[in-house]
Amino acid sequence: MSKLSTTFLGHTFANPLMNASGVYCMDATDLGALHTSDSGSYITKSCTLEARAGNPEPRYRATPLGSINSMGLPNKGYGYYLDLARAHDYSHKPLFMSVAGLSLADNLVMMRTIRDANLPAIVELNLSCPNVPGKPQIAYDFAAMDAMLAAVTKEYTRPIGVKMPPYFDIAHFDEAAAILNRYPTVAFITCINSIGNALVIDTESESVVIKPKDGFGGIGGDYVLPTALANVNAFYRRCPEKRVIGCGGVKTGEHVFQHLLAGASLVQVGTALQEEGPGIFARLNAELIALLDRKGYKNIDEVRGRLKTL
Ligand code: RRO
Repeated sequence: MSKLSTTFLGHTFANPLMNASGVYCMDATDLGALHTSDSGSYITKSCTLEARAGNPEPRYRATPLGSINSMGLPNKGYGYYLDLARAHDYSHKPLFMSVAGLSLADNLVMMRTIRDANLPAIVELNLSCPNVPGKPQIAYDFAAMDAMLAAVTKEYTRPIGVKMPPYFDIAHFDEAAAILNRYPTVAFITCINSIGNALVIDTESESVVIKPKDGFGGIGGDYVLPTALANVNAFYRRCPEKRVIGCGGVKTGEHVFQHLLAGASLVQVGTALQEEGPGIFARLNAELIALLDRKGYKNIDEVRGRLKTL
């Protein structure tokens, strides 16, 4: 076992790193690049019942401090990713599937089919897509989130995870965590999706920088690291029976270490992977090992949740 290896839901991971769903995971070519990269695992693009073209372009833009996107859930339909999951070599690395149905009924159809395929793939249910016009984020509507989890966990009794949006108020952390804690098979919580409905403005052109939704979109990268760390730690503290996957603002080994300290078991990379490409995983692993060595940690499990308060 190397310094970075860890176990999660009964699977062994060579290291805690993976892509954030949405980045490098739309098709077999993208996913093949993640397969051969130094990530410990990877996840497919959030999928719907039918394939979707997504929102009009330009729909992603990098900025000096991160990125803004309003992709609009472009994906090849869940059957495509299920076929890839059937063909996946699970001895090489674990695979996650992200599911983001446009309705409860759609999620139930997809979850039943995934259940019946009986694969080792781990499902992350996306409750936080900010970019489908006319579809509010489920996890910002606590009654809808509760109903979704009640129905999905009744049909799909294996462990699943949920991809959560950022929350910004202690009362919301409390309420969201209380709902998640009602569902024992919700085994992990991925924090955070992009901070939704932000607006990036280009001064020279006096214009928005992406086309959909009059320029409004979800932001990631440097903008979101402290919000991501807060959400990881908030759910780590409130959901002791569950694992947390950290996502948001990771572009160095030090950022990975901070997510682990906050309570993450695995760490996803979004904007920085989009900008640097899958070679980023080798760099992040090397930087994390150097930091663990300097601080005298023998493995990453020793770091998890060790955040000190004053
Ligand atoms: O496809 C998207 O626009 C998208 C999704 Br589903 C999501 O969950 N988060 C995001 O930033 N973009």
